[in-house]
Amino acid sequence: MRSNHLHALRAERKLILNAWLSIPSSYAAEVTSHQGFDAVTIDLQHGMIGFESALPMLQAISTTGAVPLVRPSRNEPSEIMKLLDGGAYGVICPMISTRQDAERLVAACRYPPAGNRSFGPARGLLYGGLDYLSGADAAILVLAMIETEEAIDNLDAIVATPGLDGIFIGPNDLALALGRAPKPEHDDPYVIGRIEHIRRTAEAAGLLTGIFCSGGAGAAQRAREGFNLVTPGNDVALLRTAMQRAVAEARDAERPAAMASGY
Ligand code: 3PY
Ligand code: MG
Repeated sequence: MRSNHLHALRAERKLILNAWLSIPSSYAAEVTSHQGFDAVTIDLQHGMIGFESALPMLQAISTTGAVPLVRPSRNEPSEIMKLLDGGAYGVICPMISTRQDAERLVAACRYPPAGNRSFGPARGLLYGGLDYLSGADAAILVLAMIETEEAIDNLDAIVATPGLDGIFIGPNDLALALGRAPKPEHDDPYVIGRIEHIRRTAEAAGLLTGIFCSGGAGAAQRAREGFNLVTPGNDVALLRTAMQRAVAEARDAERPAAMASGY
C-alpha cells in the first residue's frame, strides 16, 4: 500500500503545504503538482469541477509525489466514496457543524467495521496498491471544515470524533457566520480570537490543524501561529495575481518615457 506521507509530515511536526485547484483541467493539476506542494486539493464545492473533471486531475496529481486530496461539494457519502474510489488520499469536507456531521463524514471514508464505505476501490487500487482494502483506512486523511458558528458551539464534540484526523478552517465562511466580511486573514479581534480558539482546541485533541489562506504571506503567518497545514490561495487567485502583475509591468514599459519619469 502506498503510504500517505502527510501522516509522516504531521508526526514529524513539519508544515504541510497544500495547493487548491478550482480550474477543471488535468494539465493545470499536473503543473501545480510539480511546484513543490506536499498535497494538492481538488475543490468540488466552489471550484468549477465535477467528478468527470476530477478523475483526470487525480490521475495528473498522482504522476508526482504530491498527495491528492479532494473537497467534496458537501458531506454526501456517495460523492465522497466515489472520489475515494477515484484515488483521493484525503477529504477536506465543508460545513461540518455537529458531531453527527463529523461521524457521517468519517464513516464514509472508512471501511467496516470502522465506517460504512462501500467496497469498489477502482482507481484507488491502482494508486494505493493491491492491498488497498487493508491499508486505506489508515492512509486516507479525513479533515472536517470548521466554518460555522454552530461548529464552534459543538467544537469539543467534533474534535473528539473517533477516526477524524484533523480540522480545516474555512475563514471566509467563518467570518460571514460571525457577521463579518469574508476574508482569509481577518484583522477583526473577535474573528482572530475564534480562529485561535478553534486551532488550540483541535491541537489539544491531537488533531492536525489546517486553514485556507489568501496567499504565500498569509500561509506563512498561519504557519507561525501554529497551523500544521496551510493553503496559500487557490489556482485562480494565484493566476490572477501573476497576470495582473505581468500586465502592469508590460503596460508600464509601454508608457512614453516622459510620462513614466513623472514629467
Ligand atoms: C472558506 O474560507 O470558507 C473556505 O471554504 C475556503 O475555501
Ligand atoms: Mg467555506
